[in-house]
Amino acid sequence: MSKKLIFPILATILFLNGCKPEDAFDGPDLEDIYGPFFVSELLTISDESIDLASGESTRFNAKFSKNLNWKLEIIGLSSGARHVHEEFSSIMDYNWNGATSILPMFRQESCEVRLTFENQLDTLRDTLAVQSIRPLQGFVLSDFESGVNPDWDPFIQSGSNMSFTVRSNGQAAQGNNYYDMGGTVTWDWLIGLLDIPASAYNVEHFPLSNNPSDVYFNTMIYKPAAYDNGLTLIQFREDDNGDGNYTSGQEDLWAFEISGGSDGWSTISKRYSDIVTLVNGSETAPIGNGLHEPDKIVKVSILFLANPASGYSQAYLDYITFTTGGPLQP
Ligand SMILES: [Ca+2]
Ligand SMILES: [Ca+2]
Ligand SMILES: [Ca+2]
Repeated sequence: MSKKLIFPILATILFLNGCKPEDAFDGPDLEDIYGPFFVSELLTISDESIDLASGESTRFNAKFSKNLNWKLEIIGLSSGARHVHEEFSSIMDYNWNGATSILPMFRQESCEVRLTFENQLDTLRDTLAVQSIRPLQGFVLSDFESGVNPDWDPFIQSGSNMSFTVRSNGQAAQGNNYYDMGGTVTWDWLIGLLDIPASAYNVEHFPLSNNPSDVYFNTMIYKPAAYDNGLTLIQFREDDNGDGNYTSGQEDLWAFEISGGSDGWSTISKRYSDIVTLVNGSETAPIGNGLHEPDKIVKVSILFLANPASGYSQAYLDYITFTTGGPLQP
């Protein structure tokens, strides 16, 4: 139906309802919503071979005959990484910097590009190549790409089926490698832990902002579908008095727990000012000066725990990093 026909009818209806007829012209162009759909300018991709490591991004452009809901998906063909962008518009002008909506992150791989439209059968397809992975963000404790830092201090119980090790079997959240924590320990909640001292990076304190609202601790963690009993405890020890050491029972020990959640990889980000003191999983009064001082952290510890009666448990870690100004953007 043409605009010429629609507007007199609408004006009459609005008049009968007591509305001002000019209200009919405030909304979107009716032809824009109810007109026929067609792609008036085909999908173009400004750079079909992107080097994310050097900060490249790529721009997607297309035009449609009317405003509608459309969905752009970029899917890593070997990793399964997905980036999803949805919008209501008639003009696509979208820049992608390699960010991931659904882990794992994009690897060096070919990607399918898929553009779909709500209530329309049309699907536009293209491909692009990711030549290198995104630059690392923040102060990275590890992405496990070069193994475990030799100056970390792991402790692993002598239980059964213990697997505190780096793996490279196509299941990493980032890059090629991740850390697999698993095992059965029948006499203790603790299955194993990683102590990560600042000295492993040749510094006395982690080089972080002194503003705890600005600092985020991030890690990617994987929960296997088969095991729901794992509990990951992350601890931060502060050298409140600046003597270079953490004194147990006198200085701040902040912590948070990760348990449950959905199966597969997820990114956990915690603002440092929101982290509390825990004793047996319950929040308690701070031990030290009670100030969150990220610039005084001397050690980060990652403990993997499970109820000893609950049998085997497992979780994976990847991309452990402190970011400033906001959480990690995978
Ligand atoms: Ca990795
Ligand atoms: Ca101290
Ligand atoms: Ca403190």
